[in-house]
Amino acid sequence: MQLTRTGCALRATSRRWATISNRFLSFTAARAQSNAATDTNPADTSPAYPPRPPGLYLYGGIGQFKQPNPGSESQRSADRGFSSTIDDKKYPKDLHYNVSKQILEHVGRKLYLQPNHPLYLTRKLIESAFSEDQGFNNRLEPNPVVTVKENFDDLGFPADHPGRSRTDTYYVNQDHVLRTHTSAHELKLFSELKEDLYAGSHGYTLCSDVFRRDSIDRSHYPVFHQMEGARTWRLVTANEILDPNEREAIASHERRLNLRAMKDDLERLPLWRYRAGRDIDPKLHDQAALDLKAEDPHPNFDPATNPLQPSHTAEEIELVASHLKLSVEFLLAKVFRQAQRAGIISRTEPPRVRWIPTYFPFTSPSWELEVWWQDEWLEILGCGISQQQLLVKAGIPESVGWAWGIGVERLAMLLYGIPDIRLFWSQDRRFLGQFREGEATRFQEFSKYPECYKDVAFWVPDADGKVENGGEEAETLPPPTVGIEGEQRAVDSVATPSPSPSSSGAAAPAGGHNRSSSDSAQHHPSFHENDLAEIVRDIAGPLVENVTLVDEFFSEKKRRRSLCYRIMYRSLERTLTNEEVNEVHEKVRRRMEEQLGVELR
Ligand code: FA5
Ligand code: MG
Repeated sequence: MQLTRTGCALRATSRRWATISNRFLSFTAARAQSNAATDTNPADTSPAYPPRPPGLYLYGGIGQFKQPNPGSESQRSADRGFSSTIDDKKYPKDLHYNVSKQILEHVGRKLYLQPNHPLYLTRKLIESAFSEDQGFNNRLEPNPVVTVKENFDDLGFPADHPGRSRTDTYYVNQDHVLRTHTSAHELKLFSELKEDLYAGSHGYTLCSDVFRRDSIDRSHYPVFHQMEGARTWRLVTANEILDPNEREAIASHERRLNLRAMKDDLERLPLWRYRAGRDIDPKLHDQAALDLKAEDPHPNFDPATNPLQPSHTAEEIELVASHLKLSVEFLLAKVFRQAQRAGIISRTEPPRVRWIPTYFPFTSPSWELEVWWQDEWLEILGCGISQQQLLVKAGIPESVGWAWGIGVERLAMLLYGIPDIRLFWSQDRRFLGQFREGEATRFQEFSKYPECYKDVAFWVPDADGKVENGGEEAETLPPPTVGIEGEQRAVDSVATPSPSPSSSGAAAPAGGHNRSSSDSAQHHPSFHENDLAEIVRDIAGPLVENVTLVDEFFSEKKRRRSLCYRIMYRSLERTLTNEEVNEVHEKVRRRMEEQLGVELR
């Protein structure tokens, strides 16, 4: 969802933090207790993750844990002891269950396995840049249900992390979620690398579907695909180093990265070679020669906001970070070259990308990459230097590594010029018939059916659920002076760059702190924008294109806030009649009253 009244949202967010996190903490504390009762793995004694950098966390979204409505279907099912079947596996249902039928319909589609589907082709392209020949195991993980431990705990998400809340994450039951990111499998894949390291693999890629309760617009969908990539290097002891100068330099440390070997690896990267004027594999020359404008004005790390880990040296991380960034930029160059050939982007204007410092619980330092696309910044991926504790847990303490997580749809949108993320789910031949392996294709819009806008205005209920009568004279809040992203950046960290609007990815369920749609969502103690999105999606399905906050005011007299959202309905496949949209919209309104307790205006 886009926000037009963002300043207010942020002020409200910071005020409410204490109240909500207390509520949320009681939920996570209860779960921690029950986990303690069942989770008796004595091996799990790895050290706690380092604390988050101060000041970065406020905008990770609000952990608004709502007890399920006692009258809801999930409650009734839970009472009757029903279980849910997801990907042919049964999971007992409990009060935490919040997966709608509409979401379940997406499970099992496995678009990344469907030959000539743009997501399949994009996965293949990514795998070709991080191939088995280069030491990356190319993996898939079809079952989307993971444990809370895998999705959050193992990765060092604090107990009160907002991404754990039921407003952001689909819970199958108290202990299982639909994975919110492919990083849920990091620990397992790093553990498997322990064996593979001896067989010559030092990294992996993984492609899977992931699920998030999220906003509605052309680059966000509640079910999307991510690819995770990781690369490790073995640390060595001083006496393993041949170069006497280097040996001396690291003698004071127990184990260190073999800097010489690391530099050699860096100097093998095609983009490094091209930029240094060295020889390069002729097959890769065209791609490396792409004039990519990568803006990277921030230092790779910053003690206050994007710190090095205690076990790493600056020299090591400069090298690992360069390896990561050049590897990713090379992938982007591959995408842009194909997009140029298909006539999607200009051959003369260099594509713009930018690196931005960010925060994830499982990497430090961390960055995001954004691409300038259709007149705004589009977030493509998050990445960073893996937390050493994670590698220790995985049984490869003698390694250092980087990892990234890419939004596959976002990359496919660049690659084929696909304007709306809903299209990836289309079964229409006019869509699917357009893409073929080995061909640079520009998506041909086969239809542009008219949109239909409907507004819904309502009074947000009190925290205790009461709704006073609205309709009184109200004071309209002044419009914000900067966009949501800019305001967050301005407040949340010195390392963040200048304010500018961006179409970001949701970050809270994956641990990111800034510019997530969840951040931008309206959070009130008793209203969360993601809950509205879920209702609209559940009822309108693929007929909804966008939901935007268009008005907000606070009545001093009533001490009550009113919000107005504009819902844009548009089918990708036919013209909608006003009557059918009215019917759908009326259902949305009724459901909002029933489930969100709002008073419609
Ligand atoms: C993550 O999910 C981290 N797990 C990435 C990571 C991996 C970081 C390994 C460090 C190490 P993030 O929440 O930013 O990060 O999501 C990654 C990408 O997924 C985003 O950059 C965006 O391209 C895409 N994405 C996020 N939300 C959506 C959505 N609702 N619809 C489509 N794409 C999305
Ligand atoms: Mg992000």
